[in-house]
Amino acid sequence: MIAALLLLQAAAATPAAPPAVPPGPGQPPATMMVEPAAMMIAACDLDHDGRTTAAELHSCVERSFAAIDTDRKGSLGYIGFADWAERWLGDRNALPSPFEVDTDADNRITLTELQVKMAEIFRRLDRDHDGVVTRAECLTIRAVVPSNRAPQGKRKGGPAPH
Ligand SMILES: [Ca+2]
Ligand SMILES: [Ca+2]
Repeated sequence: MIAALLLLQAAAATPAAPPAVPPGPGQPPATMMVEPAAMMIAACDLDHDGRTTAAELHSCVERSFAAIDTDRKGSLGYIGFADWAERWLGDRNALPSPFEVDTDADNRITLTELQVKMAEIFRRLDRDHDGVVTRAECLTIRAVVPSNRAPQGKRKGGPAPH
């Protein structure tokens, strides 16, 4: 275990690479990830039992929409949708994109369109189809750690750093 940690530290210290976020104690490199929409769905666990139901998601999406649609238009433009994404998904460019949510392509995102898309993501995450998304179902497990694969950038085979 300690040897493994030392190896990780050695790997993290590899020169010429931009400083990566060092793995925290006890946390292996990111083989477990949560996509932004799954993060929101997990946070919609309104009764705090660690599981999100479709009903919980529905009311949560409604409130998340109302928090951004402050002038109660009932729809958001793409800028408003980016505000929504930044607030609830963590980034303005996080998926789902406004293009996939705006199914009638009128450049407005209605609450109904958003509900349909989030429900679709919910059903995709609900791997055992029991109508509930657990934290385990929110996780995406990666067998391979991408950052340790093919080094990126121009590394010029200079002297090995110490
Ligand atoms: Ca629309
Ligand atoms: Ca499930």
